[in-house]
Amino acid sequence: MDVVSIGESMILFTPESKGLMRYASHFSSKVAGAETNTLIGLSRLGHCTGWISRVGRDEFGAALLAAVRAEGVNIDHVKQDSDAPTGIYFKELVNEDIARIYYYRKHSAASRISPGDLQEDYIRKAKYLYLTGITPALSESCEKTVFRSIELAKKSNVKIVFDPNLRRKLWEEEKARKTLLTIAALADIVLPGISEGQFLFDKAGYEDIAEEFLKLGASVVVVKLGERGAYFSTRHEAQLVPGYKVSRVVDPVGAGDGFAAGFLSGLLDGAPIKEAVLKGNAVGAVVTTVNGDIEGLPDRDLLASFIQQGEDVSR
Ligand code: KDG
Repeated sequence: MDVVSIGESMILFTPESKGLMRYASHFSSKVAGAETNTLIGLSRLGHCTGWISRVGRDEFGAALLAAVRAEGVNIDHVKQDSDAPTGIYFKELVNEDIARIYYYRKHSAASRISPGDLQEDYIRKAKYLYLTGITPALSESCEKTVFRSIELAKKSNVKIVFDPNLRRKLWEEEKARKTLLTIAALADIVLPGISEGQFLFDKAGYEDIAEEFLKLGASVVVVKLGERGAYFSTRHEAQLVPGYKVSRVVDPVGAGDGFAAGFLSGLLDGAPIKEAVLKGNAVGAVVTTVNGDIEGLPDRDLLASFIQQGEDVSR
């Protein structure tokens, strides 16, 4: 196993036309969830991935299991919970610039993930444990599970990669800041967005933010800067790696998860950090050109064409 992750996936409903959702009459349904977005991205790039979670024993749960399995992600450690439903969420694309998210996930099956769902052996065999700040926000038992998984990973020298993925709708600010900083301090690699770094440290610049994460204990920090690219910093080197331009952003949600997939894929291939960051930037950019959180994740061929030729790879 290259990467294992723990987190909630949901069925995502999106109105088929732009505008306020109150006027929508037709919705498409898709699969989403930060952790599986990244695992699916990695799987499309040829890596072995595993997902630890719970879904409801219901139709949406069945749809999630089928979709994630079909993408090549191992789901042996996903439980079907008869006592709680699969979470869902809605994505309203108000116009070209505004995307809004509405969750219906309180008391969902995944919010009942607990430390007993973890098997040491499954984590021990992975090269990376990938965590996001969404899972500890879901419930106390989810938070405990995240910390237990960190203990297990550390015991076996499995590297911990952490994307703070701040979701303000899920928790109260002070609790979020405290928990995300505690996890960041235990992680080997941290992948914050610039606004998450600003939230956590009350500093504006990406260099200062990266420095703060290094001080906490991470050995690699990559601050994502949207279309400007990403800034990475280690104890030995630091650099701003420019992003890829796309002519039209169709849906920005999921770009950070795509970045994580591309970046980790680079590391798994043995690339130097700068190249891994470039790969992350490229995957993140491709993701924004397609509607849906996973639909735009490229395979190796598509990614290579995007990098060589730019966005228009169909000619
Ligand atoms: O990063 C995209 C995710 O935010 C989306 O897929 C849904 O997991 C999700 C969440 O909790 O917001």
